[in-house]
Amino acid sequence: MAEKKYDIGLMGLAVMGQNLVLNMVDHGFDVAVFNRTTSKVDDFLATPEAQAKGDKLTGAHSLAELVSKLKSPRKIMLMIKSKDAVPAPELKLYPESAAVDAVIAELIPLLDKGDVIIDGGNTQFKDTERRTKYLQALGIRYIGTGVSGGEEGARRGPSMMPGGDPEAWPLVKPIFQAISAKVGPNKDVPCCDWIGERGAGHYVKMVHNGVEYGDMQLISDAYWILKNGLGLTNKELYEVFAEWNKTELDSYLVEITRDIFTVDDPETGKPLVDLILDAAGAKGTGKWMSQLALDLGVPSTLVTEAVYARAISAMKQPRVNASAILSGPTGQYTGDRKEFIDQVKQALYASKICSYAQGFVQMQAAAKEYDWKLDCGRIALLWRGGCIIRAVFLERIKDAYDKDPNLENLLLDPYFKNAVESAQGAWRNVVKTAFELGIPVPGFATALTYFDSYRSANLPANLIQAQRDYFGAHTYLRVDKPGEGPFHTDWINVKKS
Ligand code: NBP
Repeated sequence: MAEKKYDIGLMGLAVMGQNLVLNMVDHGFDVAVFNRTTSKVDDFLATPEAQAKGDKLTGAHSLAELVSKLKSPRKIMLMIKSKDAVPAPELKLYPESAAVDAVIAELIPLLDKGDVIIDGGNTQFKDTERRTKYLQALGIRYIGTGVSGGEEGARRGPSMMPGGDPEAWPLVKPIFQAISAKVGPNKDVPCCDWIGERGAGHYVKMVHNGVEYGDMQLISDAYWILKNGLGLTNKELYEVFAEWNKTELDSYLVEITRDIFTVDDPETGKPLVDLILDAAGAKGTGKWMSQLALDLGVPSTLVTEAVYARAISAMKQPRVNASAILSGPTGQYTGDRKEFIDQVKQALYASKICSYAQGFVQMQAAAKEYDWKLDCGRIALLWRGGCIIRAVFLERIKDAYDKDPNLENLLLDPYFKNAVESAQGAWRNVVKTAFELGIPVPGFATALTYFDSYRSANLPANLIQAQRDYFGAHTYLRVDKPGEGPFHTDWINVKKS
């Protein structure tokens, strides 16, 4: 009897890989698995969940064995560490992620033309750009896909953002769309679709993560002003977030925030959130988005502020020291509490709109720079389910881009324009109150500054241009002479008034 061949091979049996494999088998695919530490292959296959899958799952103890077990054209998905702390300098082609490079190098001689390698890790998009081109030249098809939703998403349905070699997409589409989260009235619209060429999928996944940073910071701003400005207890915070989750803020992150306020530490019986050290960690995708926004010259201030907010939070001891030296306002809000809680909600919503607006502006700018065709409405839909930023409000973003695929900024869409304009009085009062009380709200404040800058026909950059020309002869353009210039003035010797 001919040896059984499997639909897809997956390497990397850590938390994401194991759950994706089980998800694939649940959807009818036969999967072969492999892991660098091969004992983990046997450990995984011995788990009750894997055992229950029968012959739909098999293990391999080398990459060659994995490859030999696959149907042609072979599809091999890597769910391995995407970024090494110390990149291997000898791997000049792929400087960011030595582990993926090493596995690709080992796979190349084992594969035939037309086979597909898929990287499902959080890889820097420039690596995916290079790898797609490099492997295309060898006749091997490459996909770099974002996979969002953590462990639970991988098991029950992640949001997936594949990009790479378009010829590879039809080969993996049935598997990816089957295992992804589903949305829509009939829960049949997959949260997975082709994003674009080369590194487009990983770029969009990075922006997803950056937007997630923004969402988390904005929710934390709301928490902090409600706790310190109004003195809300954890029980009251639970109630506030529970109410908000029934509104336009309905989202996974608001939902889990609500639930966090109900959890007591089993050891001490105290609310767990109050026992957690206020020093935030990060794995770097927010920083990437921020760095790349700077490269493109687009103002993605929410993610940047969120990265800085984590950085200053991590300076715990310096903050404790400074708190004993530097004084500022203290005290609580004395106005109507119920009204203020509603204003905080509006500040959160308006800021969140600015954050998403920035994310989409950055993706559009990147698409121009790197020559991808991105469909913003479709991206909003992919984020609608399965991922950490899933939210009802993404449906509105999809509608906005369906109406106008070239929408310059979400804030210009009539729905979001009305939403922000009607929230702005409350939003300004919350930021003003936070400033008066000395409570940091970096997300709310930077979002409001972005909104005010974007809606300003005139900004003080005329003065900056004058300064630049004064000290460095950097030249300037004139409002009264459009199409002419650039101009330079001898600022020292010119006649002064
Ligand atoms: P990890 O990111 O912790 O990676 C562990 C896996 O990488 C193990 O299978 C390990 O093999 C393998 N590996 C390492 Br480490 N170095 C290797 C090398 N040089 N060659 C081959 N294999 C190597 O696993 P994870 O948290 O499941 O994440 C997998 C990927 O998915 C990552 O890129 C991650 O960024 C991404 N991701 C994770 C999440 C999440 O919530 N965790 C969400 C979305 C995306 P070993 O067993 O032999 O050490």
